[in-house]
Amino acid sequence: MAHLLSTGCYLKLSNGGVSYSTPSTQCSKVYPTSLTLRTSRSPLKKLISHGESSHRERPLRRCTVTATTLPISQEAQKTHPSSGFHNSPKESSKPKRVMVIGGDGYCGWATALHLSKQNYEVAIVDSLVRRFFDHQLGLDSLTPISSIHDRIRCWKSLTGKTIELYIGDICDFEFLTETFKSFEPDSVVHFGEQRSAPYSMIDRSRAVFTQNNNVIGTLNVLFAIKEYREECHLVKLGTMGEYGTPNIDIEEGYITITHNGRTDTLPYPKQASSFYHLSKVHDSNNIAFTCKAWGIRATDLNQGVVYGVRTDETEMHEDLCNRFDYDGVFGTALNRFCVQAAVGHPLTVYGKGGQTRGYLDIRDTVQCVELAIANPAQPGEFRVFNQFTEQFSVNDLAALVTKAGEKMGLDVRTISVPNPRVEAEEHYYNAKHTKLIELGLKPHILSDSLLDSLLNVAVQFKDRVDTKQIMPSVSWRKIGAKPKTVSA
Ligand code: NAD
Ligand code: USQ
Repeated sequence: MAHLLSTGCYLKLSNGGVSYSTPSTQCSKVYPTSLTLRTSRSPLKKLISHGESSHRERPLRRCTVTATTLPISQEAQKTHPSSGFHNSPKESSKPKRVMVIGGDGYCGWATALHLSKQNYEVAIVDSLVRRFFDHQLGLDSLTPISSIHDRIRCWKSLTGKTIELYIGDICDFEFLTETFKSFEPDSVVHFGEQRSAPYSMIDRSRAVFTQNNNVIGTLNVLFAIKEYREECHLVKLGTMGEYGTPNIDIEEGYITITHNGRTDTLPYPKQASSFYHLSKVHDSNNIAFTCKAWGIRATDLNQGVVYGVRTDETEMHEDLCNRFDYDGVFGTALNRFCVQAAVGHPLTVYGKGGQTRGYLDIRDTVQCVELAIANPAQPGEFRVFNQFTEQFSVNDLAALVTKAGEKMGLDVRTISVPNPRVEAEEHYYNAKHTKLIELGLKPHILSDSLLDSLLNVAVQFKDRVDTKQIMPSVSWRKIGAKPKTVSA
């Protein structure tokens, strides 16, 4: 049985005298700090159990960590005078304050660093539940990742830049309220959800957890904006999977329909194909409603499948390294195929392999989010961008990885695995994705050199691969109410 510890605590972490203001390419594991810790009980909060049906509840750990040396505005003006600042002349000397919810995760960590580098004032809000899922299922990132505290301290020591840290669960409204009052964000980038479709299809408790965590978390963010930061722009990570695979072109959020002689522009139909993807649809509906009812300004980034691991910032030091999932629950298609090629495991094409999706490089995820923040939605506007750069079928990806792997001397084979999911395996797919390009996105296209570098990362860490975690172990058809253990 595994449960999350849930104790409210406020942790203030300050520089213990060593100057961090000089950027350096080295950062020591020994970070000088002083700590003051205050703990308090928060309402009991139930999360998921593993393997058994009885759920004992323990409170979730909740911390606020602030690592501060120089005032951020001084640092900002030193290096990037033109970015990260408000557009209005009145406020132009103040950097924008961006709260990155889910900032310890794959997309969130890369984005938090990128925004900090661009002189936004950044706070990460994260419950660290993702690290818990790994423990729970016996999984690990291909790349070794440091604790969030070491990550942030390392960033500070390399760049002199502060990232504030609030550890807690956004489903706990009291906690979220405190973070809003304390940080006063101009934008909230919300990555903080359970994001694996297979995880949501393990058993009833994971399905319920996923929808509860994602839908209630987002609803709380909407209420927090309404109550405490009305002007704050919500940038919410949605998914291309909300649309499913219709037999017509996919538009960006809305479609104009003429029916019985009348015409209207309506939300594009949603056909999600897992309890996870459905949670995103529910989020979108709640956000759209609150934009209309309360005048919230929001951008829904319907992101495709992300690949890659390195961004300019995460490359700066091993303690900044991002996670790279390759297992059957959290690993996504292209990242998985690279690891499979590196360890000589056949590429796991599910079913016929004609499943086509939008894909993007993680370096484009961070670009897109920055573009959305820099060009906010209007009050009351629910704006939807399709966030991907290219479309591939699973067979296309397998062919690309095979070619790149063979060039590196790897013996790459492909197998067709009985599809654990319920999805169309041969279908039409043509999704629009022009709005971010119009805002200035310069895509990193999937090239031979990028595949080479991804394969090189996979080869570099191949000794860390647990090959037992590669085959899919979660079936869309076999999900039941009985709690399930899925680790090998
Ligand atoms: P991730 O699991 O690596 O990161 C999510 C982070 O959110 C984790 O650090 C987790 O601890 C945190 N979190 C989850 N629930 C929380 C809660 N209630 N309170 C506070 N923190 C919480 O996921 P990711 O791959 O970085 O994805 C981020 C977002 O982007 C998700 O919303 C996902 O749906 C979306 N997305 C991801 C991909 C992809 O390929 N990775 C593609 C499309 C969309
Ligand atoms: N697939 C294989 N073999 C594998 C892994 C996946 O054939 O080894 C297939 C899947 O069946 C699916 C496609 O590849 O048809 C994509 O699967 P995936 O696991 O790469 O991605 P998915 O489950 O869709 O989820 C991921 C992220 C999720 C995000 C979504 C974007 O985990 O957070 O929302 O990509 S999208 O796919 O556009 O909905």
